[in-house]
Order: sequence, then structure tokens, then C-alpha cells
Amino acid sequence: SRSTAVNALSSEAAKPLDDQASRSRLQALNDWVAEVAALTRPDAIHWCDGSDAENDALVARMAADGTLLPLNEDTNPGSWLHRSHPDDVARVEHLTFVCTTAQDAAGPNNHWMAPADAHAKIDALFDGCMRGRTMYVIPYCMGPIDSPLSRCGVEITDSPYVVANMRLMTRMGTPALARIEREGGFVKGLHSIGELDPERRFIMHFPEELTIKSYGSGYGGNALLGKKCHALRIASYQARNEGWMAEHMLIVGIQNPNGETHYIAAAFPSACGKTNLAMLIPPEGYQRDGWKVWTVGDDICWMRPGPDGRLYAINPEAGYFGVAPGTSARSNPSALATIQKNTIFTNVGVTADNQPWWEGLDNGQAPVTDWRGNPYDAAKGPAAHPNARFTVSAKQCPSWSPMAEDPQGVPISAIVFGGRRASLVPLVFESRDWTHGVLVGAAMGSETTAAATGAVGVMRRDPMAMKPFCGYNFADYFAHWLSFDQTGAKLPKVFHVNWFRKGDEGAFLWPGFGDNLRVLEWMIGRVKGEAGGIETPIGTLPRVDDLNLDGVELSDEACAKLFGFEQAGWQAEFESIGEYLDSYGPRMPQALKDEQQRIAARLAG
Ligand code: GTP
Ligand code: SPV
Ligand code: MN
Repeated sequence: SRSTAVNALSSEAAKPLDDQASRSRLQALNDWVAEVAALTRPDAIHWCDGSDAENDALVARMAADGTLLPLNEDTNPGSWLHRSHPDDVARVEHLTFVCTTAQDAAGPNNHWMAPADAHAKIDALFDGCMRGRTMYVIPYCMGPIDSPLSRCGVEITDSPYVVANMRLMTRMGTPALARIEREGGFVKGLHSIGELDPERRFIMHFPEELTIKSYGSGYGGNALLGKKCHALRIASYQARNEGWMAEHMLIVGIQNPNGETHYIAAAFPSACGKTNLAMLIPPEGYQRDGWKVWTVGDDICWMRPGPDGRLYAINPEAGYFGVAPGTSARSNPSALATIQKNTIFTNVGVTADNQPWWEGLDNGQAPVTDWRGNPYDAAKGPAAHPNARFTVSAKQCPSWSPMAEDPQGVPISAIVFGGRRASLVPLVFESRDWTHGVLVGAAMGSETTAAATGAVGVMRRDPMAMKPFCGYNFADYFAHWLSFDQTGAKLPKVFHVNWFRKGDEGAFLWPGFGDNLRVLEWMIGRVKGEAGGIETPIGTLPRVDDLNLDGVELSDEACAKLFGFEQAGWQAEFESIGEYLDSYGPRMPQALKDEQQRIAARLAG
């Protein structure tokens, strides 16, 4: 298919809007496309149908101009390497804005600009920016095409790399356009790679207008507008108005030897283990006993209460945009199997025979070229950028759950919060009730990672792993979370985990990855009222004996730190949590402040 003629993608590809009725139903879309074309001045407009032929032609065009570089067709069939601009390798939180009429609506958790100013600023950048380029119109659906929980959008972009990624990450093309035609409403996303100049780069959100404008970056979270911009920032705003939740969570099904499956949703900050937990391979003993893991989603979860009072979740995405470094046959064999074919690798290194390579791959190969395309030199840094990523269709995952296509979603038994905490925070604890669980999420802290530009390893509050992604004021967001606690609701139990606790030597104390199933088993035991634990002011912790640790060697230091409750440290932590809640002023729900004070008082006395 790589030999497909470059000109197979006609620059004037037929608009699929030729009957009178659909033209009028799609009037808003047609008008907007015309308006954008008048502003950006593309040479051609292409409406994406999502077909294989369209993708083949696009890929051929990108292979011809060097946007995509071929990889070893024997070891990595259908796969390509993309090298981004070296200044464009991660999300840019300082250039990401939520533009609501009132500044308070965006909250101290967001950068804010008045909508009129933001439009003026970014439209000036869009002015004429697509001259000499093709403008692609991408209709997409977030979620199963026939699910009432799904929402559609249209992204306009001048980047064929974005089109190829959106095709893997969303339900893109004709079926999405048909749904937009039926429903009328959609989220508008306008994107241009511009000059890729970090000084001329903005990611702007207009939740009140269901509109996104992104200029100057081709990187995933900044450019694949269906993902963080739509499915989290805009969707979280819509979800609050409509009574549902849009969360930065994986969804995984854990099937026990009796054949019962419990679905767990977990919020960890960027590059803190969601993809890995979503695809975990059970430890040997568990496999022998018949445990199975089903991957529903690895990054985003949309939930709403079902008729039985439980929360039901869908994964709005159709693919994975995962962190490559650290992915190995030992840490995540499922991810490795998933990316053996039809994968776009961004900013990885390559071996002498053109296989993709990254730090931690541990497959006995060595890189010869780094992510910038220079000869690899260990003294000059890693071969793969620390935020190098793979893009791949979810269905290629060996543990992919067919329930990911269920229009009603899956019932959630437990919600898990977690972050990277080198000290204080034990392996796992359970909150007492929903309000306490919301506080546990609101108080989350984690060390920053390479998923966003800026310093790495700095502790910051990242409530519900949504600091970079909540499209409105966190105080209102916590109130929205609290509002689900209603008569008749059968809410999931809420837990907190820390896979990243370090010992005095600086090494991780918990083996992590597949062994995390031991912790999930304890949670399911708690949900069923079967597993034991001890109560502390911060919640219920397992004793070492409450977990199945067959085959795991833990030092005395590891046991003490992973299962211990450190009174003095938590007292200081709760003081800091109190200050954080207070920093939102009177808008912060009193119920959450009361909960913090109750626990602080228990810790003090
Ligand atoms: P985003 O895609 O940025 O939202 O990240 P993510 O939350 O999906 O993180 P991912 O699973 O890709 O993991 C990021 C990094 O953490 C990788 O380098 C992993 O190898 C590492 N990691 C994941 N799980 C564990 C674990 O249980 N223990 C340890 N020590 N490292 C882990
Ligand atoms: C994250 O940073 O949380 C990601 C990658 O999942 S991105 O889509 O770029 O946001
Ligand atoms: Mn993420």
C-alpha cells in the first residue's frame, strides 16, 4: 500500500454533502468550514471519509515529503516514524487557555483570557496560515458511534499527520458525519501547525461556544483536538451542565476465576501508569488460577449514572496515544504486542535495521539514530524523547475488551486515584465514603513528568489528574463530584494508590506493573466486603497479610513504607491540603472543607 499514487488523494475530493436535506441539516458545518477557509486561505479543502484508500493516499503523500519515515517492514509492518519539531514534543500548559466570559468560571486552575481577546489574538495567527496547504475537515465521534453517551466533533487542520492520528484515535469519517447530520450539534475544533514557533503557539478553549482553536503545535494533546481539548476540557464543562462526568481515567475489567468481571476506573496524572494498568498481565500464579484483564480504555472515561444507580462508563477514544519509553516485554507485553504493526511512532530512536527503539525497551537491540535524526550518542541524551509516543488502534491490543463498543458502557465498581509520591503515601488505602473519596481525589499530588513542557519531578497538586484538563473552576468541579451522592445512587468505592514509593536508596519499593493486580484484587475484595484492613484517619489500609503477595519479595523497609501510616507526615500533608482548598475561596464546597477539617482534627489528636 506504500506505493499508492500520491495523487490518489484528490485535492478537491468530493464533499459528501450533495443532497438538499442533508445540506440544510449540515448548514452550520458548511458555513463554518467556509468561514474558516476564508480566514486561513487553503489551496484545497479535503473532507475526510475515514476510508483505507484515503489513509493510503495520505500516508503516501507524507512518506514522499518526509513527514513519515519508513520503518522495518518485516518487523513493524504498516508502521511509520514521525519526528516532530524538537521544540514541539509535549503539551504546553502555560499556553493553554480556558476562555469563559467570567474569569471565575475558568478558575485559578486554568489560564484564562476573555473570549473576544482570545479569538482576536488567535485569529490573527490563523489569518492566511493555510496558503499553499490543504485544509482537512475531519468529522469524528468520541465514543461508540451508536452510544447515547458519545459526542461528535469536527476538527479542521492543515496537518495530514493529525488526520492519520485522528483516524486511529477516534471514529472518524462518514459514520461520524452521518451522526452529526442526524443530531446537528458538534464541537468545532480549528487547528493549524502554523510555523511551529513556540512564540506563536496557543491552545484556546471556548467551552460556552463548544469551540477549540489550536495554533502552532503538531503534538498529540495540543493538536489531536478530539482528545484532551474536546474529550476532557470541553466535555468536562458539558458534563457538569448535563449531569455526567468526563475524566482522565483508564477503564479496566478484572475477571476473577469465578468468571465475574469488575470494572475499575483509575485517574493517574500524565505518564503515571494508566496505559500500563489498563493492559496489565496478571502475575503467573493469577494466570494459573484463571484471572483475566480486559482493557476498555487507557486515558479518558465518560461516566453517568445508570437506571440501577451505578456509574456506567465508556471510553470515548478508539486508540492509544501511549508513552513509548519504559514499554518492554517485562513491563507491558500487551502494549508491546499492540504496537507490532500499523503504528505511528513519534520521536523514538531507530536501530541499524530501522526498528523503533526507546529507553527501557530491553530487547537486546541498540539505537543508531536518536529522535532528532542525529547519530545516537549516549552522552548527548536519550535515543527516544522521554515523551516519545505510539499511536495505534485499540483493537490491536490482545486484552482489548469487546465491551469498549457497548453503547451503554460498563458499570464501575471502584474509582482509583494515584500519583507519583516518593514519600509518605502508602501503596493503597480506601476512603470511608463518597465525600471522603472526593477529598482524596481533590487532594491528589504528583511529581511532574515529561508529558508537559517544564521541570520534571516537581510535586504539585493534580486533583483527579485533571489539573491540565478541567475546563472550568475546580471548586465547581468538586461540587459536581459531590452532587452524585444522591438517594438511590450506588456509587463505586474510592481508593488511592501509589506505585512510586521510594526507599532510602532511591529505588521503587513496589514491583508495580503486573503485580499491581494484587492491589486491585484487594480492592475488589473490599467492594465485596471480603477483604480485611485497618482503619486510620486517612482511610482503611491493608495489613501486609491482607494482600496476596505470593512470589513477591519485599524488604522490611518496603513493608514498613508501603503498608505503614505515618501520622506526623500526614498531619503536615493535611495542613497543606487545607491551604489548597482555601486558595479557591468561598467557591470551594463547605462539605469538602469540613471533611478535610474532620480528618485534620483526628490526625492532631
Ligand atoms: P499518559 O498517556 O501521559 O496519560 O500516561 P499514562 O498515565 O498512561 O502512563 P503510562 O502507563 O504510559 O506510564 C508512564 C511511565 O510510568 C512509563 O515509563 C511506565 O513504564 C511507568 N510505569 C507505569 N506503571 C508503573 C508501575 O506500576 N511502577 C513503576 N515503577 N513505573 C510504572
Ligand atoms: C497526557 O499527557 O496525559 C497524554 C498525552 O495522555 S496527550 O494526549 O498529549 O495529552
Ligand atoms: Mn493522559
